[in-house]
Amino acid sequence: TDTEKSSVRGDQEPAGLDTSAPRQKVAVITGVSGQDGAYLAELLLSKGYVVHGVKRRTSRFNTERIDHLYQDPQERERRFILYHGDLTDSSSLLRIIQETQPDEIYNLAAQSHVAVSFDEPEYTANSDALGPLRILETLRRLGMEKKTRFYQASTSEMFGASGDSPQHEETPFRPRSPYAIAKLYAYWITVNYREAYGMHASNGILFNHESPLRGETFVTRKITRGLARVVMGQQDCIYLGNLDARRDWGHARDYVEMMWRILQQDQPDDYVIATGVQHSVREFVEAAAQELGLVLRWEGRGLDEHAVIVDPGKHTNVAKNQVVVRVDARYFRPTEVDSMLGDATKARERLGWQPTIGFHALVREMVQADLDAAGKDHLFQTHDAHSHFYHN
Ligand code: NDP
Ligand code: GDR
Repeated sequence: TDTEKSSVRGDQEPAGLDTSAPRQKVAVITGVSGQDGAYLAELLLSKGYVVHGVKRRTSRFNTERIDHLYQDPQERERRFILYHGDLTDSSSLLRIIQETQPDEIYNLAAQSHVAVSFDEPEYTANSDALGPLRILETLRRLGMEKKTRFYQASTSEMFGASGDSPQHEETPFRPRSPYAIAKLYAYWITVNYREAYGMHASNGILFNHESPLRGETFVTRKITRGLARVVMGQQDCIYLGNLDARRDWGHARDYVEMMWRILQQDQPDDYVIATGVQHSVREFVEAAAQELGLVLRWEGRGLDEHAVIVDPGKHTNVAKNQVVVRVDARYFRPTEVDSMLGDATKARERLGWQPTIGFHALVREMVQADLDAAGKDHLFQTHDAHSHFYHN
């Protein structure tokens, strides 16, 4: 029933922790319902942590990525507990931090879509720039600045159009979107609280990382999900923006491990996390098509560029000469970041960073998951009437 579901989805406040157990590390994760939040929660639980996740109230369930971690509120020794909170609401942050007294806070919550930040610049600044400030200030006001370690989810987008490549910790920032500019404030306020108040506050400057849990409107997931649906006969074509953009794509599972390692260091510091390998959006399309056994060819130029099926392989829902990718100017950004490539030497030397999942394994895992999902959609005859309305 709906009532059962709402409890299952963690809409209830904690019943209290069992204090007789030996002391476990306690972490708060904001943005726990997001891609990274889900992987990080799993990782910390596997390490024996008590994990307090902050999720915002939404009119529909938003805990799909973490439902498998759910524990019944009646269980005595719950180690995964959800709270309602919002980065734009200091009172909720104060309540949660005061109540949970965390050893570590991972601030992953954000309006994380670059294109959307042009549509909602003020909200993006409120959540992405002022949100971390609110957490840091709450820690200080509660006298927890020496107790609690703080991780800020910083981003390669801060380098933007810096022009230098590959980008590392000393590369100048030249942000190109309201998102990147808000994140730049968050980066510097984290550095400032570290220097001003001696806090263990660190930035992970993470390059793009993806997974089957990636939001459906980021380009990688849009491609794997869209092409999986094309081969299942659920849609004919996908529409993309700038095919020339180049990104350094890794797997989220590898990246969340680095968040944890950053907070285990004796000294707080800032680290670039990246694979050091770059591909274009066009190449991502080709890799996903290849995983699906489709052979395609690019034709046309600029806004007219499109991918045509040369050989549909075993797929009966795809026809020879079918156009499966088109360009739609709606997905161009007012200012674009053309090329991202990270140099993670510092993380390799100090954190033992070594990505374990390469580009093709990442694409394969995402394609497989989306094929499974499209198969299920097919079974239940659900139609994604909105797929063409998806912005970004
Ligand atoms: P997602 O968009 O998947 O997750 C963002 C999370 O933040 C979601 O749980 C979302 O809730 C929550 N959230 C959004 N706004 C608020 C708010 N005002 N208050 C509370 N929670 C909020 O992002 P990712 O998991 O991919 O990324 C995690 C973090 O890392 C983000 O800060 C992102 O900007 C940053 N980052 C991501 C990179 C990547 O490649 N993935 C690279 C570098 C940095 P809901 O589920 O309800 O939407
Ligand atoms: P990005 O990721 O902006 O790098 O931010 P996204 O997947 O949205 O875009 C990557 C590149 O692909 C181009 N692109 C498209 N992008 C989307 N979303 N949709 C399209 O149809 C499309 N067509 C082409 C984009 O223009 C861009 O160049 C991600 C987010 O996770 C941020 O939160 C994070 O900080 C950075 O990665 C590092």
